[in-house]
Amino acid sequence: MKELSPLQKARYQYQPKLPGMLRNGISEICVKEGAATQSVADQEKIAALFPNTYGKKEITFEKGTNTSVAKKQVVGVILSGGQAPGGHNVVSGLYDALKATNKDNVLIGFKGGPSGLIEDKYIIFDDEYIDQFRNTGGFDIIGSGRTKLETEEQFAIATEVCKKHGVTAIVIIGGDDSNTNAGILAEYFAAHNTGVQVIGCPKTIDGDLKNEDIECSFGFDTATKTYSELIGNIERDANSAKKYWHFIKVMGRSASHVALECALETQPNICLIGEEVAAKKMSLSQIANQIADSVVARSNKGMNFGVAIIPEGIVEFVPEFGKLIAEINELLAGSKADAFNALDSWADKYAFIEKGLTKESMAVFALLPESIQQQLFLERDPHGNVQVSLIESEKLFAELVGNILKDRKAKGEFNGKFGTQHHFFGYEGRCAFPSNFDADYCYSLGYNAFMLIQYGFNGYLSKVSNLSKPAEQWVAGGMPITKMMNIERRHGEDKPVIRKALVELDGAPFKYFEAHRDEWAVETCFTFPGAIQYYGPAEVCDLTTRTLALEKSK
Ligand code: FBP
Repeated sequence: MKELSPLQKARYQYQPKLPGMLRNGISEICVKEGAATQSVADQEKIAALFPNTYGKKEITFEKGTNTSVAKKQVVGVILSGGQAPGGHNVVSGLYDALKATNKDNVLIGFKGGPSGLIEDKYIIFDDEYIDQFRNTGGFDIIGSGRTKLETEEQFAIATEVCKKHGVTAIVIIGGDDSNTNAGILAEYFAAHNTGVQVIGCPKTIDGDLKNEDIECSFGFDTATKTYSELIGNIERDANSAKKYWHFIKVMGRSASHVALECALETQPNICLIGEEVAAKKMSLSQIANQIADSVVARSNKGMNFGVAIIPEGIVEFVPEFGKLIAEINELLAGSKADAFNALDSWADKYAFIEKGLTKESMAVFALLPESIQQQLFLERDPHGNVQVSLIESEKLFAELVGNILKDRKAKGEFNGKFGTQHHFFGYEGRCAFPSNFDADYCYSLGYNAFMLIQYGFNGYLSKVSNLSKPAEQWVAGGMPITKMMNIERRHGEDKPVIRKALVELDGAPFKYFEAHRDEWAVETCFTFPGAIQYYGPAEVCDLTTRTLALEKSK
């Protein structure tokens, strides 16, 4: 028999908090229409691409008589992309609202991500199955995947699968790409009069699906709290042993929201922010020298230890590194990769590289430790590109700093010690038990998604806002997906996409960090957030992220 941990049993009993306006029972939820919307940019082009779903009104729910049309709903749900804590609660909130409306309504889970819909792999949820996943982390309730639903053929197959099951609506739980595709699918379903609605839910630990409407994506809260606990523990260890500099890479793909939030929570000596590196066009050597300055300053005060947080996507933001990657992609394009791979020794390969790169890029390449140089030639993505997220940038910067310190030592500018440890925190945070915030937020997103379906909306993102306040004051509603779109160049073509949110250098979270980092770089100002608390006083258990608190304190 499957053993349950005590926390798992306790979390099954947790009743997530809904926004006040959704608490009065299904019969007392009505729609309040807001203004018609426009896309964030490229309005004419987006309007032309989405004739059926563009320009719809923003809506909020409020207390009042439910006027939605009574019809049996068969809803399909899909989890898309990387795991994020709280996904199970989106599904259970959706299920509870659907069953509370009509016990004959059906919730179908398409398995293994978007491919489950086109391969018709599914399960039908019942109470017993759902109850095993309430308030737990992970996406194992139905699994997830990264297949993109974007072609007309896929949409035609999806239409057939929906017809077969009598599906009236699909809920897609995903990041910016998955919700872009949810918007395109919604338009297709409307244009082909299928009668199937599509609703998106904003997910990703990366925190880069946010805008003036979506205050944060779910999972960011729990993942950053998990990483911050671990970073705080490492800080305490560093401050106890006083012998290591810890270089910690954190997930988050391109944007540095995760790194910044962890820095605000733990006050490390160094935190790199990719967006700042790009804005200031910093070189690898400038970044490494900045870290080395902190090492020396601390060493002069007798502290030969420290903590540096490195965002996963940092190297993409270093202009000279970006150029190097582009040249390597070109160097190995098509059959040229075979010629390279046929070479036996690293020395032969190095000579091949030296011949193929420009002088400037070769100078950057030569600066890299050999292990990183080799990583650049090992892992390719399906499009034949270097996967920058697999580059061990925590080791790269530790080594670059070490080399600078050797030089400074030779010149008599440094006489301390520099011992390093490396860590990568990513998968550790993606399936943690959702914090109370994520448990409540996700349940509300799912519950709200069903209300959008019940009221006949199509091409909307489930929206719950006012999140820095207690859940009672949260505002539930929906936002047309097209409102968040603009046109971007993807794979050589102009495409409508939801705009990705990078760290804003004039935003309150970065400004706070900037105002304090010089002190943190030299002094020991570590803070120890500890483990996520699920039971106890609200000021400990229901805290939102520092990012959200600072953004909302404007
Ligand atoms: P999503 O954008 O799909 O939410 O995934 C985010 C993420 O966790 C990134 O932080 C990370 O770079 C990536 O997934 C890892 O992907 P994989 O699970 O395929 O290794």
